[in-house]
Amino acid sequence: MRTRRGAFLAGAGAAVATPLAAAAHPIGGYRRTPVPLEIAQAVRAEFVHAWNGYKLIAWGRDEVKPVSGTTNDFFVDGRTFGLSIVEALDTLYVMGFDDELARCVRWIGDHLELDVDADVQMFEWVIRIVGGLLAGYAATGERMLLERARDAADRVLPCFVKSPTGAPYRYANLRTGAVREPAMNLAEIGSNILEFGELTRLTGDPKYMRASKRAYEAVIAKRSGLNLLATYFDVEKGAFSKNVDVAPNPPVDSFYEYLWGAWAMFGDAQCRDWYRMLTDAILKHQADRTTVRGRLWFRQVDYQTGAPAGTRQVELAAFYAELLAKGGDREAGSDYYDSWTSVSDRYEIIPEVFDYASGAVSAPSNELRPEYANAAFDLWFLTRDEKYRDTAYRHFLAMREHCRVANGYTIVDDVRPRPMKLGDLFPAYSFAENFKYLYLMFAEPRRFDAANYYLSTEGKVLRGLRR
Ligand code: DMJ
Repeated sequence: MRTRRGAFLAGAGAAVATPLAAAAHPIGGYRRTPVPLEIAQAVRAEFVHAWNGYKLIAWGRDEVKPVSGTTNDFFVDGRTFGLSIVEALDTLYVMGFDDELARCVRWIGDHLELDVDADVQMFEWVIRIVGGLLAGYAATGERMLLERARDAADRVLPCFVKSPTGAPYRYANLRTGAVREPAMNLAEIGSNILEFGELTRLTGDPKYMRASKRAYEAVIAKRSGLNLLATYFDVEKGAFSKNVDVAPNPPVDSFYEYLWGAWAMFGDAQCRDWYRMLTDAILKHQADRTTVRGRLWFRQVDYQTGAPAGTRQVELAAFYAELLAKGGDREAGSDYYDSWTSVSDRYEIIPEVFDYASGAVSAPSNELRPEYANAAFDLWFLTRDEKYRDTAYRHFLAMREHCRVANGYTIVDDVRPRPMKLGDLFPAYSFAENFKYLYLMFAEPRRFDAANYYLSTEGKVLRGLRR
């Protein structure tokens, strides 16, 4: 019997089995570089492979563990919010899987329960659930998705409203609005202005954008005389709790990304000016071009004195190459991207944490991270330099060679041995990010406006979808 799922699988299988798939693979007769549309089709086929694994094993659950054939609850043990479904909406749209998209929208309408007596981490909730629903709304025009996005945002708004400083608490109870955990970091404080700003734009209610701006103000007011910020912030005391500044590494990364985003999406000049001031300070005090000759890295410093405090790099910082370029520092962006390419060339899959001075890898795993592809994606559309598509293609081939398993793709526990030591999870963000970046770079589909787009830190297309 051919079920709906069967039909979709058959389509995917056909795509995988074409001569293209063999031609595109370096092992097994690769002779020529495929043209962009061939690569786009291969990426699309791999997305389908991962999506089918999720549907087969975990449909309706947050995440699939493709190796063990089990599932993962992302926010709350024993509770699902269908996270992978919410995260995949706009990817399904740009790739043209309209029946699948309709099925996901139906699932959200019928099964997504937000009135739950449980605490969720506000940052993850906003970039994944609120952002996913907003991107789904942009893709479909389905009013229910916007209403759900608003409801989801309202349930974590107490994190901001109940804070004496305006910088948000870390957790909120979805049903009661009780908040907890004043010890925060910059990424979690700032990475909401795109989703909240979009809600304000769509609903006309200023409270969302206002909450995000107050949060930024509370932190930026505490910058040092060097215009540097530290990393950890107590939202009740309104003060940094340690002196170390790890920018652009986590847990700071998207704090800066969203300042530029608020300018690019909403024309907020204050955010643009903050971005410029803080980025100038990062480039002045943290950029390190001498420890590894010919490479740009960013060192950790004491935010008050600028004294060096470490040379640790986290894979999540790779996105910063595109942010630098978008913000006007194109040479630094290109150089930083090249630094990450050197790591990618060495390991094929970039390890999570290493020290750029010693070369020592301190965390050899990779959580199917999208940041390098994210950088390639934005840099490609900004510069049209083929360097970015060439390296992104190599990244895709490495991912396919090392992370592909029978029921999709999985994280890697250790990228150093061959074969790599695999883990057992397909993170939901990979439905929103990895394949989408690669597909859009090579397909440039009519549904995506490459001249006027903006994506959130979770890869949600908040602007640039054509219906
Ligand atoms: C994603 O959830 C988002 O990109 C977030 O900002 C940090 N990185 C993860 C994926 O690595």
